[in-house]
Order: sequence, then structure tokens, then C-alpha cells
Amino acid sequence: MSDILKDRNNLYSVKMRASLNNRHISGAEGIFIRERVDPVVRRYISRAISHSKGCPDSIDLSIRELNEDPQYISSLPVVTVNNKGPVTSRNFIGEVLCDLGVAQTSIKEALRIIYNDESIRGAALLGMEGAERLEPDRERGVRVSSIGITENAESVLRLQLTEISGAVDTVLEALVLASKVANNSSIIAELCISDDPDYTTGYISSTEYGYVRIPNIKCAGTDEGGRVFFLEDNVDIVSIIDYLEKVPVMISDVSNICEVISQNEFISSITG
Ligand code: PML
Ligand code: MG
Repeated sequence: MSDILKDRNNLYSVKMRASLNNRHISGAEGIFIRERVDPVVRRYISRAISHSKGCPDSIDLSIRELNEDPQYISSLPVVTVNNKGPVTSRNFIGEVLCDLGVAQTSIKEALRIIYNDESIRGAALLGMEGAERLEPDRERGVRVSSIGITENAESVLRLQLTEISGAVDTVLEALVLASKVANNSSIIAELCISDDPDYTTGYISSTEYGYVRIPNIKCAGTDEGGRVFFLEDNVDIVSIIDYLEKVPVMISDVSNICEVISQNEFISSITG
């Protein structure tokens, strides 16, 4: 470990971005106590060089001490719904978003954004009523950053996620991100499809209904994917972007992780 990290016991933000010919291959980040920085950096590098999108020609790594205390929150509860394929997932997503008060025009626009292989680098911010894009740079989107999970919560969560998925790292990181996003009261819901061609489980998340995993949300082998956050109307976009990108948030408690249920069962449970 480098000298700058010696004799301190604070938290560090560790970030990795790997690319090939300037194309994004993989990325990872977290907030860690000093002792965890070294093993985490090794894990991130080994992940970067063994990604299905190819071997990177560049890996950027940054390690910075946090300059403010993180907010500690619980992870969203997790449920997985049965799903046959992209058509049934579109209907399911539409029903859940409609129940959360998102207008049909915004639902349509969100589906257009994520079922599209011109992926945005970060997330799109969409008004829940007017379907207008609210982020200042539409190509870049908004990248959620300054997120982490405490060591204890991570052990508990890893153990539980092993029961429901073979891709524990992917689900864990997505759940940490989605929990930070949902913790902002102006963000009503998030919809996500991985842009990794081999990863076909996506999710829709909200404080109201938790993190709802949707297998077979896209066909394997496609570059479709992206994230959309649905925002309440007339909110302060600058402060939401500041929260998403800069305010450090850590998961310190793990909520329930449920069995797989059918889409009908889920819809009945939310519509009463
Ligand atoms: C991503 O590639 O960042 C998105 C991963 C989505 C994980 C969904 C899940 O399996 O729970
Ligand atoms: Mg991804």
C-alpha cells in the first residue's frame, strides 16, 4: 500500500474503470476501510482483465480518502419475479411503473431508452409525468458514485445472494447502487438492464416495492441496456445529481431477500 495511505484509519473511495480502444469494458467502485483497500484493488484488477467484453488496454484506478462521513442506510428488500422474455417483462415493467404513478409517455420513453443498443454511459433522468430528459449531458447521463457497503453487511448479503444468483458480485453492486438511488425521496423508481451482452437479468426498484429482479429481461448477445431514474416533477435537478454523484452512502443493514414469485402474485400484492 502506498505511503499516502499509511497511519490513517479513515474510509477510502476506490474506483476502477477499464476500457479497450476507448470503449468501456468494466467498472467497479466502493468505500472501504484502509485494511480492505489492497485486497479490493487486486479483486478489481482481476475482474477488469477477465471481462467477457474483452481484455482492456487501459485500467484507471483511483483511491481517495473520503472527506465527509457517509450516510448509512439499509439495502432495499429483494424479490425475483418469473419472466419468460422481453415481451412479458415490458408489460410487467409497465404495470409496476404505472402503479407508482409514472405516466404512460414516460414509461414508453424509458423502454425506448433501455431497449436500445446505443447505451448511455450513466443513467438517464426522466420526469415521471412529462417524459422529458432532465440530465444536462444526455450522452454521458448521470453516473452514480460514492457508494459502498460495510464489511459486515457485505458478508451477510453475499451469503444470502448466493442462494438466489450465481453472479453475486453483479447483484450486490447493483443492489448497493439501487438502494442509494431509492434513498433519494425525489426519485420514484429506477429501471435497469445490464449492457453486458451475457447478463440478462434486470430490475425495477423503488422504496415502495424494493428491488425487483426480472430474469430474461433481454435476449442474450445484445448490447441493449441502460438505467433510467424516474423523478418527481419540479425537483431540484442540481441537488439530485450532486446526491447521486458525490454524497457518500453506505449500506450498513441488509433487508429481506425473498424467494422467486410469479409476476401475477407480485402485481396482486401491490395492487391489493
Ligand atoms: C449492471 O450491469 O451494472 C447491471 C446489473 C443488474 C443486476 C440485476 C440483478 O441480477 O439483480
Ligand atoms: Mg454494467
